[in-house]
Amino acid sequence: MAQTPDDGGKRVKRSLSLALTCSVTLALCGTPSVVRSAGPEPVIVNRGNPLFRYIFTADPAPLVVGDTLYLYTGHDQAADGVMFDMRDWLVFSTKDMKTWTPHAPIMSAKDFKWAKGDAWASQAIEKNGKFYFYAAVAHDDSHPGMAIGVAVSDSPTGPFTDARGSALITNQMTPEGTHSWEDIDPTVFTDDDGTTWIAWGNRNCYIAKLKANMTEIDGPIRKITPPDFVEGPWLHKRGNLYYLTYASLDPQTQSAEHTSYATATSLDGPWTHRGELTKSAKNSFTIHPGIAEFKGQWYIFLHNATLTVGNQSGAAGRRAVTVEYLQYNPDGTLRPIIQTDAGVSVPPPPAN
Ligand code: FUB
Repeated sequence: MAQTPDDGGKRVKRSLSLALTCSVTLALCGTPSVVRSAGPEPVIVNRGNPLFRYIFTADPAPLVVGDTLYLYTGHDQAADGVMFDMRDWLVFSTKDMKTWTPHAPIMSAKDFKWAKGDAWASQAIEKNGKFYFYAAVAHDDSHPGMAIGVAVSDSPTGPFTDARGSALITNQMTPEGTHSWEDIDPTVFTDDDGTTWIAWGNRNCYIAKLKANMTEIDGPIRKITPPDFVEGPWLHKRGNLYYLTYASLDPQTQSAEHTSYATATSLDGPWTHRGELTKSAKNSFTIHPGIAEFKGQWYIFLHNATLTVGNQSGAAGRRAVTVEYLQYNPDGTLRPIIQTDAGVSVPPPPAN
């Protein structure tokens, strides 16, 4: 959809508000992780994890477009005692994984007119020269529960506008689950034949095809819930192998989410459970994987809750995104990931 003059105005306001937020938080931070470049945009220098230290971010979702990696994130703003307060989504870009540019917020949950709020996890994908942004939000009372919307933009940095005027997936479309936040955390992946798939879920993991217009489900919704699945599925492919990475929990032995994964030789399955990829994130019940190959190196983005901004320390609803190298064994299995302070500010460990 084309950008309207009204969108342009909103975007300027968003830019101003981001610039103001950056200046205020810079003043509050002891060690600034944002420095002014020669251009109009501030530049964030990667000094290890967490990546961005002036603002709370969560649910990272990378997208590579040409020579740039865009990282979409949620924006945590929870006060003490509040689980989540997430109103809009952010995007940052890098060409080298060493410096990052923050852009204006791409969209608010309430830009989906049918949504009440709750800008939960998202993922963007490019198709036919446009950028589609799939995101979980709270639906209004016409379709109670969390739902998934799709927005579109001509640019990876937005602004994005609702592509349907209604939810793509509502809680009522997956009647098996009895809780209201079953339909969250979309992941989108375009296969070699051009078909784009969407997977999502909490407690149950679902998968479906998208029509070529990217705004409608094509065919049945299938359940593919892997062992210990909680939420945050992420689909990717390397060679001939498909990977489904997700936040997992064994309630008998764990008190916070770990990351696990499964592999398959077809998105139709069957999926083979490959076990754990990470332990839990520091100080955070949730963990949320986002995976991309960028300039010949694989990365896994996660979050933890170790960041303090001003007088606000990390918490369940004040998280911060991190990144680690993702490495493969010769048989295609993934090497276990340890969340480190250095992240990718140091060279990767030697490959197997
Ligand atoms: O950020 C809100 C929710 O927490 C996400 O949708 C889940 O994946 C978890 O990270």
